[in-house]
Amino acid sequence: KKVGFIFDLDGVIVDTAKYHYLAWKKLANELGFEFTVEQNELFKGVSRKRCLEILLDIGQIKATQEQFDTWMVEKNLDYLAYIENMDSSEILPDVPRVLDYLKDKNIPIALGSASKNARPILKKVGLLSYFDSIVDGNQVTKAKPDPEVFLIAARSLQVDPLGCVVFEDAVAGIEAANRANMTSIGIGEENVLSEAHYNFKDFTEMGTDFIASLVQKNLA
Ligand code: G16
Ligand code: MG
Repeated sequence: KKVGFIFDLDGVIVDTAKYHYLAWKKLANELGFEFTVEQNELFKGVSRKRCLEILLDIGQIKATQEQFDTWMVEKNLDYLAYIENMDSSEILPDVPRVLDYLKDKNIPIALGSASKNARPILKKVGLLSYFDSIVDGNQVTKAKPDPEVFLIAARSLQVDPLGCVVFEDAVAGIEAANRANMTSIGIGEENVLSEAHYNFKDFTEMGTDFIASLVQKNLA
């Protein structure tokens, strides 16, 4: 197989970035400081552990190992409460159209996410069956911008990295895709994701002809 598509989860398939933000903001506020939407940009695609390190830097808080572990658990419990009632209505616009197109053409699809909660989220929104392979925070040791997550995803699809197309909403994720020698597609603000090979505000802006051209190009 020469071509494969890899989807990030948070911010590409579903808008869980807002729930991550709310959970981190709650922790910051409890620790006595503010955490802004702008600062949250740095958290996208970044592992939970790394996020907490950055958060504590922002708040200039020195934590013991025990406190650190407690706050990791607390943040995740709050996040899990937010995502508990997620359903298919939270799938971002036109994601199913793109997935259906690829499935119809028998093109392998993988998830490449930093999240340890990826599988239950896909299940809740009813998209699990589209994915030939799921690579998430449970398999990956080096967080984005390291290319590891996407390289593992390519291998699991048995597709050469050069033939892989990655959809990403995070700066760290675009860098990871580029370092993996894949075609990177930024989903979101073009000025934020300026390193991406192609940019779209969301999937509604992405025509089927464009996806077909990516398939053709990567088969060549
Ligand atoms: C996501 C989010 C990050 C989050 C990370 C870990 O990555 O973008 O903000 O910190 O997963 O998530 P969890 O705490 O659920 O393990 P991605 O790669 O899906 O965008
Ligand atoms: Mg993301």
